[in-house]
Amino acid sequence: MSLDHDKISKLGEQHPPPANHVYAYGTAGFRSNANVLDAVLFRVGIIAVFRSMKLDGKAVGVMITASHNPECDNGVKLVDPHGDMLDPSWEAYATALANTPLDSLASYCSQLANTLKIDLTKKANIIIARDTRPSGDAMLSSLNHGIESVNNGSVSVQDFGLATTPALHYLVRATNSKGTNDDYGEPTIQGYMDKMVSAFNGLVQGKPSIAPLKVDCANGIGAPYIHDLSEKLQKVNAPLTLEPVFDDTTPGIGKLNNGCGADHVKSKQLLPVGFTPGPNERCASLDGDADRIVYYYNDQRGNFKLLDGDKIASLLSVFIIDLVEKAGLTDTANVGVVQTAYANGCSSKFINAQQVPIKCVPTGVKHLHHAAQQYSVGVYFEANGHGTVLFSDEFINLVKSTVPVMPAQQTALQQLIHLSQLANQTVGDALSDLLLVEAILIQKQWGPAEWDGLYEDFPNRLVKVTVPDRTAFTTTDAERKLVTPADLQKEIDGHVSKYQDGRSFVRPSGTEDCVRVYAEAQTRGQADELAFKVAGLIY
Ligand code: NG1
Ligand code: ZN
Repeated sequence: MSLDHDKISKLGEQHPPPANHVYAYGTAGFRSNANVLDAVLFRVGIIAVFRSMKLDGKAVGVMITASHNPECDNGVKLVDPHGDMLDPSWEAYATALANTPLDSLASYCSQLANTLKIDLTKKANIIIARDTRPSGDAMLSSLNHGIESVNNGSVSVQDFGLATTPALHYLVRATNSKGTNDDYGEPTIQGYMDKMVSAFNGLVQGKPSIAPLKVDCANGIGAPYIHDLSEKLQKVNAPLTLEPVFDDTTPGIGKLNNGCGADHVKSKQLLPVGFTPGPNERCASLDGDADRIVYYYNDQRGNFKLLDGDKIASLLSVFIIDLVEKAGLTDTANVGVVQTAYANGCSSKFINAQQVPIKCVPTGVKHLHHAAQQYSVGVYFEANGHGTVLFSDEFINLVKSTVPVMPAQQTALQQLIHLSQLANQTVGDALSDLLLVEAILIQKQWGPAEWDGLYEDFPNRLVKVTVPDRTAFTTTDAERKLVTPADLQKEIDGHVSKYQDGRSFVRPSGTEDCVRVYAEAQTRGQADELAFKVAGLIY
């Protein structure tokens, strides 16, 4: 069977690429201003069909989102059958297809199918979802055209409409695992919510409730999900109430990620605009597609305090280490934490002091996810709030086969099973992370200040510097040291050596056209000064 070149060309012509635009499938798929993405969506439709055919018709996911970016942006990324990111070897094919001129599109599709040895008679299953961006509808229709252009009559598409990114990852894995030994749950949004609520309930049943959690959903898709989750928690009398910060269940134009959301709170180290919580009131912000979460509160004196991905990882690892010990599995299981260079130095010191090993990997969820899979229980978090906890199959089997000798051990074993069902095993998930954190706070009967008291962050500063060519910046040592431009690292080291507990590094962004400078030091003034001195070295 061969491809219908006429059909590809005819449909492709309706989605011409803009002149002189070069696309790259990066850590977050394709992402840019929505008005240059039409052709990309069409071509991603083709790649998605090829990927599914190559994998014998297993469902692959397509998520249309630009996450925390401004509302005018959009993006698209592919999800592999197990619910993880697209296999890196296919990123290059996606990039090449996106950059193919219109007149050679059809022939390039055939060439690609040949190179990849795709049997074009196979079935393909595509699962689609999108965030609330106004450009989402047009993106979806270009994507569907792309899918249609290579449809051999055996391509099926399931469109879940507006959904969070982690829900799409869940749906892909649940669809492919249905009826197997590895069944991940009911492949519906309700199935995803019910699974989380039931695991959460297992962890907190019978515990006294804690104060309500205020949730800012960045005026995005997280809002209806939080609303739903809140109702489900009420129905089962869970000791937790969720209260929206904004009336944001209906998306309004221009509101998404605007002065609110996880990225605003983390990078500006500020509250969402227009929101003033009372002293010690626990708050959380999600990003636009609900795969990131950060917590925060105003202390008694009104000082803003951030509880970011590092604080979440620390809370989780303390709790998990304790459970593993109570379950009597300390000698047979290894618990580890995976961070990036952006992790606050104090969090790494704290986690190490709990005898938990830390691995530092380059930025990008796929690196963290992969490294966390090497542990029995791997906690991974980016400082910006993207992360989850992975449980190995061996560990789960060990927990299930351990015969408890004391009630406390039995409880710990059960709780480990609930935790593994609550933590999203495919990707960082704001909703699942929220419930993980809340379950621990409920168990410990902690407010935000007690959690914050685990350790105090070093003040830090993140600065963006625009450069003519960010590819001139290459790094080593999990991005903590520059290799090129030559000698720049020496100059950075020179500045860093003048600050007590100073740390600074420079790396090219994988998602924006800039390089990022990170600095931390003992005081806010010193962290700012170091960041700006290092930024001043960049040309
Ligand atoms: P880049 O642009 O490569 O720094 C940003 C975030 C990452 C990750 C990706 C994917 C920072 C400093 N960087 O990457 O952590 O979330 O976006 O969205 O927050
Ligand atoms: Zn996101």
